[in-house]
Amino acid sequence: MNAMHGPSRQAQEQKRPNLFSGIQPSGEIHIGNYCGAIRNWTQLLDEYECIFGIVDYHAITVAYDADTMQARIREAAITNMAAGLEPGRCLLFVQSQVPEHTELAWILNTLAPMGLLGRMTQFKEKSRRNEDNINVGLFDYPVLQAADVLLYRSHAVPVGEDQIQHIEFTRDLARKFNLRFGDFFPEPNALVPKSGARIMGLDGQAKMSKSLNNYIGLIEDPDEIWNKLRPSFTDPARKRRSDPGNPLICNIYTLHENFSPPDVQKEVSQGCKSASIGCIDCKKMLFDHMMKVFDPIRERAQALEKQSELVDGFLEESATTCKRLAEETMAEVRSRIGLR
Ligand code: AQP
Repeated sequence: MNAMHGPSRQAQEQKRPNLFSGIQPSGEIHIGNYCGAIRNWTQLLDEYECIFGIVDYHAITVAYDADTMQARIREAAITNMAAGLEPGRCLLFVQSQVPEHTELAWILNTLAPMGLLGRMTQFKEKSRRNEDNINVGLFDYPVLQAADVLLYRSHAVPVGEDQIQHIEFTRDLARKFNLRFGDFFPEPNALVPKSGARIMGLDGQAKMSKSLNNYIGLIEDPDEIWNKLRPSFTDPARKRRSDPGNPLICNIYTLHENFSPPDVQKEVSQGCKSASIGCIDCKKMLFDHMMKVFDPIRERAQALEKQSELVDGFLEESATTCKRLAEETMAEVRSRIGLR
């Protein structure tokens, strides 16, 4: 398109709205993170200016091992790059490299109602799981998350279902700031995938989580994956192979919906309802289709392990760009709130 007929390609690209999302280096990245977030991220790279954070400040709000933190950050970077967050198409940085995140969080704290924070589902769940360490950081987690998003004046935040409440809270804070100090922050929208927004753990008891022993790692060894998948929870009505089941309440069927083609989904749904296939048959089919997705990701991750310059360079360049954007936002925020 030439300048006479509309904006140049470069100008159009500059106009793409910003998008932010983050992942905690709190353990092995799992297929719940992939279905709820990472896969969606890779599909949005052309539509938005995408900024992804490895949010280490968030990961220290629960008990963690300081000695292995850097290794987990690196693994998170490699896994995300292997899944499709390529240099040149997005930014991928480590949150603590841009301390403006915590500065904005402090300012937003002054607008955040304590009552609302105390009612956040994630805070209540994590408090239950960390009874001996219910710290202020855990309580304040959604404010830091709001700062992550607003620092880049993001319009969109692709997340899994568990994070919708936090994005609503981010919108509230943006609105409050704008009302008090003049329009500045966009009210960001949560982009939640139609399928895979809440993957349950293999025990069927809770959301699949890095910190619970209920997950399949995205770049885990295939034998390990099968060892976990084989005994995993299915429709409890299927006590024997001859018992018909209900795919709609079976976690394995949800995974088929995320990894298997439509004809296979139909085949397992009918086979389950009529008891013409057993749960192990169904899991074997799922395993084969999951491997079609995971094999190339795992292979790319193995290659990236040996390319530390590429990984470090991407993280460093991304952090430099994010720092520049963050400084611009903070200069404006400080001025609006009456600070220098
Ligand atoms: N089970 C899930 N199904 C779908 N989406 C999920 N996400 C997490 N679990 C599921 C999405 O993954 C993104 C990154 O999550 P996170 O690392 O910020 O933290 P989390 O939601 O607290 O994830 P975990 O795995 O449960 O970590 P821990 O155990 O450390 O708390 C988010 O977009 C999230 O919605």
